Amino acid sequence: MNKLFMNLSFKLNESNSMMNMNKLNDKLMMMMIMLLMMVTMMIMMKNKLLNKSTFENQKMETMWTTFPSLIIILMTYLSIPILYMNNELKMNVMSMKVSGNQWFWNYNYMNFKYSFNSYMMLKKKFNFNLIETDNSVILPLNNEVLFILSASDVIHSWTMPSMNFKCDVIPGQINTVSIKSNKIGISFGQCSEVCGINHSFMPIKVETVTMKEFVNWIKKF
Ligand SMILES: [Cu+2]
Repeated sequence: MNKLFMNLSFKLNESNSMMNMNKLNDKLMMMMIMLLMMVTMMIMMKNKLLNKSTFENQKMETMWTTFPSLIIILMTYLSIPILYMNNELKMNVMSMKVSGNQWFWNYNYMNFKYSFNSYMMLKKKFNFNLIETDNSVILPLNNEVLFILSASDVIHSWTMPSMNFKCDVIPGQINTVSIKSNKIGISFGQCSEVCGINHSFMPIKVETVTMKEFVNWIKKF
């Protein structure tokens, strides 16, 4: 697809939640384009001043009340299930504690008693500039993981745009989000709450691997 149009749209989805959001966006955009075309056509039509001296038009008023409300009901029907689907914690295979620090992330795979820090990696030979980390989060493909987020100093925000994930990381408070990654590969995100001088140097890198590879990786620790 043309690069221009890629910039106008969302990122490619890398989680089920983002896939639903993209689908919803497509449907709503289609509806809006059709409405725009319809309204433009109505404006372009010649006004023959048929109702110039009438004070009410019951039929027309009923139409312009019911038609928009039907559209709104359709939009609600499409969006409400997705809203609640994102908040549900259903079948988590494991939980992971994410801790925001000035200025790095700490990840704790609680079920496996394994934790590590994740710092930004400086530019060497072939790194993505300012978003590459030394240790990255590894997630199993197509398995729900419960993220438990908290901070140890100031408010940070753990963000993964391609997974429809943005959660503030607040000291003294625990937030939970569950995520189901559905594409093998690497995704990048950044801290999204201004947290101090090195706010822009605490990126997030997530690698999605198959369950078998994940088990082989976690076995080592
Ligand atoms: Cu931060």
